Amino acid sequence: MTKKVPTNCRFCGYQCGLIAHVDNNNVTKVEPDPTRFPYDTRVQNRCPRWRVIPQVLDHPKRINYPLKRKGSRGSGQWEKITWEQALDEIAAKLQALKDKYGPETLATCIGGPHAIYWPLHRFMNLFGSPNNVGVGQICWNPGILINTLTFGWPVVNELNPETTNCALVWGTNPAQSDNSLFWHSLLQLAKAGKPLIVVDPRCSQTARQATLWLPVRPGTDAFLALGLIHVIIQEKLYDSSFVNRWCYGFEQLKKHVKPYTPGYVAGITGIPAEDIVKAAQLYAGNSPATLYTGRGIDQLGYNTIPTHQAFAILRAITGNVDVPGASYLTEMPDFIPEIDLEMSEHTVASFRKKQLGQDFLSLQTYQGYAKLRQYTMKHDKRLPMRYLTSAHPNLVWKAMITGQPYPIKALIVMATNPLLTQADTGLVYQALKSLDLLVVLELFETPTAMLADYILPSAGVLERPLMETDAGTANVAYGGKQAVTPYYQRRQDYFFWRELGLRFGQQDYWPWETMEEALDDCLKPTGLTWQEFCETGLYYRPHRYAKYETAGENNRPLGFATESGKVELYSNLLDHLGYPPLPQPKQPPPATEEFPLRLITGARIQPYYASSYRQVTELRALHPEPLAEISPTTAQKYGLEEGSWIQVVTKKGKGRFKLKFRSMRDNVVSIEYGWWFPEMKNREPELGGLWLSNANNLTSADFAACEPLIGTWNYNGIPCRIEKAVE
Ligand SMILES: Nc1nc2c(c(=O)[nH]1)N[C@H]1C(S)=C(S)[C@@H](COP(=O)(O)OP(=O)(O)OC[C@H]3O[C@@H](n4cnc5c(=O)[nH]c(N)nc54)[C@H](O)[C@@H]3O)O[C@H]1N2
Ligand SMILES: Nc1nc2c(c(=O)[nH]1)N[C@H]1C(S)=C(S)[C@@H](COP(=O)(O)OP(=O)(O)OC[C@H]3O[C@@H](n4cnc5c(=O)[nH]c(N)nc54)[C@H](O)[C@@H]3O)O[C@H]1N2
Ligand code: SF4
Ligand SMILES: [Mo]
Repeated sequence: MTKKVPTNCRFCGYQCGLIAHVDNNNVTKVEPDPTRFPYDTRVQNRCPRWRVIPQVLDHPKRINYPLKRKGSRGSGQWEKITWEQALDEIAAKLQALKDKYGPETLATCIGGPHAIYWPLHRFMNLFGSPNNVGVGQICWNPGILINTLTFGWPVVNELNPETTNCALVWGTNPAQSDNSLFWHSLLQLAKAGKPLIVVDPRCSQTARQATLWLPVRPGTDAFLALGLIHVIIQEKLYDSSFVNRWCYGFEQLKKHVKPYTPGYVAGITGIPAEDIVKAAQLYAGNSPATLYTGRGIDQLGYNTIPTHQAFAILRAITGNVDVPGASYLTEMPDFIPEIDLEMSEHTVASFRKKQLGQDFLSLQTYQGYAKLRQYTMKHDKRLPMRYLTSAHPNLVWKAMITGQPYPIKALIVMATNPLLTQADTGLVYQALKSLDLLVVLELFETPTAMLADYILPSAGVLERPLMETDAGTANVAYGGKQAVTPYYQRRQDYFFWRELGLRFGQQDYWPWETMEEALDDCLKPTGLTWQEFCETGLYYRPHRYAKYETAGENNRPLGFATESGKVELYSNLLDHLGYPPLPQPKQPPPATEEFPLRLITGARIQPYYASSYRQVTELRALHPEPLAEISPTTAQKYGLEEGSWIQVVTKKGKGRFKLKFRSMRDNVVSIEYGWWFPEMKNREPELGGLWLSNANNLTSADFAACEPLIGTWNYNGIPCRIEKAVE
């Protein structure tokens, strides 16, 4: 008999509510669930992915059993083994490596928000290694950290077509990047005739809706933002009462932005001076105004930080902080916060001094986090440590290859495909080939998994419980239960970490046999059980605004969670760390004869998520080939025709892409990322077509060139050239 089970999609962070039709533990059909968060027809109607869930659940290329490598690494020969054997062997190998080299010889690698990550961090903290690698340096951390420096705690920028009077959308394209609700609200805002300003070198779908599109020269955004601040101060468009009462360092700021006149900024950014003035007037003159930013900014290397500093200042001086329709400061969760689940503060962290790069990076390190606690996060606030202290990938890959400053010999990869999504594929490849032990927890045999010693079959969509908590930055949780017991021998990632933990004497710290038991405990402070939570799939409290005005100690206003209690336009902590306390961008290097163009990698596209879903026939048919975009004028200059194959070359490497014209800044090239070809051979040398059209063959995260606070590298604004591809 068919049961209808309420559950959730997890093909992106929304986790839309679904009803699964389940027959004898088989999902035969899924449909949107109109009763549970975050059901919204506007989201699911646009989304091509949830419809293919039954196909993905039993896709012929899914990993269904633990696999152990036979033959040489990358030879594509596997032996099916039991979980018991896999776990025992992995634990024994890890123990031997730990005895020989110390616990820091184990690294882990994670990616975007695909799974619940705290069990991995709990294991690593108890095992004693600081070497978890992720993508935080170029996704999220810059914004989280700079807003925390400025306001004491992260800010969420909101758009409500009723209350928001202007949107400044900067380096993000919600039309493609799964942000359907936000996109829909933007369309409503534009339709209502309210100003929408979009800053993007490409005339994206979002830019097409704009009142004013600013096709900035890649990587010069901080100059543009400083130009806006200059105009806002010069023309006295700022919110003087908020500035006087709540901002620290306005006089220094005023002096600092003097040189950033529209004329000067126009010369660097390529945006006409009159448009700079117009953007400043629109943004400052239409409060509440939201300033919404994305990966276009987080991936600019050195200039990412001053750009975020300038954004925080823009929000503050226009009074758009903790105001409905503009932004709100998030609050600590009522449930057990991630920082306690991951156990970062409970362990004897002798391993912290083993952190690679701590002498050079001043914020994204353990001592950086300690400073952040000292200067910000007042009022009992605590951000998770896991991604704010994660290791710098470039140093970890190099330690694998060279054994310096100490050998990293083992890597466990969970829910990421670093050969496609980490910078410098050649380096990552060499690193993976140097390991004694590579374990990959996966749904599919990705190029990364092809190089593993063990591939472990993970439970995926509809096979595991979900509880998303905005990475521990907010008082919100959403998710739901699994629809089916995992097919075949697949297991939840939680099972792996707990079983491995038990084999290392961690039993006292894994009291919950299942993730559901753990989530039940986690929710206890809210008074909800896991079962009750699953009925609505949501725990949240309505947003409160102007919280800094509420009564704190001695009935005085609470203020901001910074040391000064104010919004720090001039950052005392950055000053203390020896970093410019006000935004000080650098001009990108000039074009050269060898590399006359600028490359953007990774602008999001439907129906894919990073390197995922290329093997799903229905989705592949929607977008079969990797594309590169340039303006028709740039194409003409190089005698290139739309639809032809071109080769894009950087100092680091090259890749083949099919040419598509787009209205965009001249002399800029944009290539898609995540491209491999699951239909090709799953072994060396092809590795699923890894070397053909993979954007990260062209990128680098060389530590010496990364910015010095967080370690951000460039995925955008990279010097490049294009040529006709030889057939
Ligand atoms: N050049 C360039 N590189 C980039 C970016 C860019 O813009 N340009 N963007 C960066 C950003 S912001 C991000 S977040 C990353 C994203 O990069 P990744 O996080 O590596 O994303 P995917 O390539 O989708 O890989 C996710 C893998 O996890 C598997 N998976 C899904 N769910 C589960 C699960 O529950 N358990 C397990 N064990 N596996 C699961 C999927 O099968 C898939 O192979 O890429 C980064 N890399
Ligand atoms: N379909 C789909 N959705 C996704 C993902 C996916 O892989 N596929 N990935 C998810 C992940 S991990 C993330 S982090 C989010 C990212 O979501 P977004 O931040 O919306 O990312 P993009 O859509 O790549 O938009 C970035 C925009 O920045 C522009 N840009 C590039 N360089 C510059 C620059 O120098 N200055 C400015 N101002 N703009 C620049 C690009 O042209 C692009 O339009 O999306 C998530 N959603
Ligand atoms: S992939 Fe689509 S259906 Fe699934 S959670 Fe994301 S928006 Fe919702
Ligand atoms: Mo991301």
